[in-house]
Amino acid sequence: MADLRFVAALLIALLVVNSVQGRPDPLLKLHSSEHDLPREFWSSLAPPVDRHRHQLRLDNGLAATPPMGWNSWNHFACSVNEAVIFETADALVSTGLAAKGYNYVNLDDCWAALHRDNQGNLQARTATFPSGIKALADYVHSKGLKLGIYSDAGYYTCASQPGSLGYEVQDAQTFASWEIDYLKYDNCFTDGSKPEYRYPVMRDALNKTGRHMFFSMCEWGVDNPATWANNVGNSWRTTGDISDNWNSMVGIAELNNEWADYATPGGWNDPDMLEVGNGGMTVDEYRSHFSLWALMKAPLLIGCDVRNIGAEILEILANEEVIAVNQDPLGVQGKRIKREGLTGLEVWSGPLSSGRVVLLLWNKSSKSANITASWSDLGIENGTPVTIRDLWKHETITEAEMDTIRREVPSHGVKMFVITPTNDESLSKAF
Ligand SMILES: *[C@@H]1O[C@H](CO)[C@@H](O)[C@H](O)[C@H]1NC(C)=O
Ligand SMILES: *[C@@H]1O[C@H](CO)[C@@H](O)[C@H](O)[C@H]1NC(C)=O
Ligand SMILES: CC(=O)N[C@H]1CO[C@H](CO)[C@@H](O)[C@@H]1O
Repeated sequence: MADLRFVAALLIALLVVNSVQGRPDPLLKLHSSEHDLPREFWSSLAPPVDRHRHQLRLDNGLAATPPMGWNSWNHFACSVNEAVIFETADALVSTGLAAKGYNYVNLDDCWAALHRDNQGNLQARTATFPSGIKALADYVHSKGLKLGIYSDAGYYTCASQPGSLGYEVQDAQTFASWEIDYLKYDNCFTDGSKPEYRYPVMRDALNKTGRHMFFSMCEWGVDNPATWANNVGNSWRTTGDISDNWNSMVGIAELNNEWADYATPGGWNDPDMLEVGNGGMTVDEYRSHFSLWALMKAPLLIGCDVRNIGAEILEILANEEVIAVNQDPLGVQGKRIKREGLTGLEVWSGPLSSGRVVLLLWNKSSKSANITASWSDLGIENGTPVTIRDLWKHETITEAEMDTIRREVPSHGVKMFVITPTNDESLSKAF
């Protein structure tokens, strides 16, 4: 403990020096040995979170609410081509998903040729993207949608197309000239320097183009980006890649939850794209996945083949009431507030605008179970008159003075509610 306290004092001194020098960049520049301390240690040192740190936010006018759209990777990986992009744009519109807010169509890795052209510009892979990226942008824009692209803060992307390290300004200009709206920026094949140094270079290059492009940082959470990325990216991955199975989804939700207090409008924690609809989880599990991502104010980036989407999956992704939780203007990430020992029964919650509260009862266990949340857990005074809206049944289920809610939840399933106190002074200051 004494050692930790010494290191803590040292770091606080560093912070003070940094702020005295008025550095524009609030980064803690650390030696790697200091970085091997447990994550809890870093969280404990973090300054108290001011949810309205507007002066620190990335000032590009984007991401007032988490981004919504689609990304090619989870379903297509490297077998993406331009037909998939054209047809997905069409499908987002024809399924009604675009009208619900899913407006980014994002290319992931494998769109670029393996070599830059003789001026050093990135270029589309001619075999799979013969029309070029600008044609995709024009098409997607004609549908009222936006186009996202992918690059990497290293020498190569993870699938070995050229990376943007050292080419930040040139590549940002290329993206702007193609009228790109969103950049996902990965972390493979780097020069070994910290993401804290490499990502702001691209932030500045994007800014310099004058085109407003959403900046999605994908450094996998390795350097705790929640603590420093608020003025670098519009979102930052908090974890490694998701896979289409229950254990992966649960583990990622838990990791992302650790950083809840750092999300603000303009900069969001990103637990990776949705797997809903890819076939590796049950419908109940996908409903849990989607509900959790919505509650955690995660980017809602569909990862399935929207061209061939089934009715049950569409019903999940198109649930307007759950989407509204994600897009709530208050912009506070909900989090786990209670768990019943190791039974896998959990209560997640967070504040919404207009004094409302979102409540998620999640049964991670292998059997159906009753889960109870009490108003005191939620920051609502006992006996407050409330209305309770079930976001999956689309029913206002009760209007009563009560102090707990108890519901049976299927194995691996959720119940999700919005609770609205109907008397104004009823919300305590618990949040
Ligand atoms: C660039 O940064 C300035 C200062 O933070 C900001 O006012 C401007 O909107 C940014 N422009 C873009 C395109 O992000
Ligand atoms: C949940 O509670 C209800 C009412 O008390 C009871 O009938 C039901 O069997 C319980 N379900 C489980 C899975 O324990
Ligand atoms: C493993 C398991 O069954 N866990 C929980 C889920 O539901 C059952 C039934 O209520 C509880 O006993 C457990 O807490």
